[in-house]
Amino acid sequence: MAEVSRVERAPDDLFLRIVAGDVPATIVHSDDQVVAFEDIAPQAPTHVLVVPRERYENVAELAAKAPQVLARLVEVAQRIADERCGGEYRLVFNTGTAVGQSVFHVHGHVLGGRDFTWPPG
Ligand code: DGP
Repeated sequence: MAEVSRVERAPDDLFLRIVAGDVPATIVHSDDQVVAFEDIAPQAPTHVLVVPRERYENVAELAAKAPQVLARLVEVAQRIADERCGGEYRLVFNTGTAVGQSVFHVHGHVLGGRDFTWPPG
């Protein structure tokens, strides 16, 4: 069942198209493992998405298959937050439609620059 759903979701991977330059985005970081770009619908003064160049559906799959890429993703998230919001930020990996995942290519949301509430909605 999970494999069927993954195949259905994979063919039109929006973030692979952004990584390839086929869909325009405001790129703020790019290296051999990850790319970071501004979210199209920012929820905070800083709202950047950090994504692996290769497709993994969610953060657990990334951790299992390419932990060094996850480490790079977190390092880049920290660097962006250091530069933009004094190192205080929220790093969010939505996993599953019930909690709001809409793009099934793992991405860390780097959110900062305002006060946040807890628990999240
Ligand atoms: P999530 O809901 O966790 O899967 O986050 C997906 C995010 O992707 C959401 O915050 C909006 C963003 N997004 C969707 N389409 C585009 C796009 O075409 N360009 C950019 N830059 N961001 C997008």
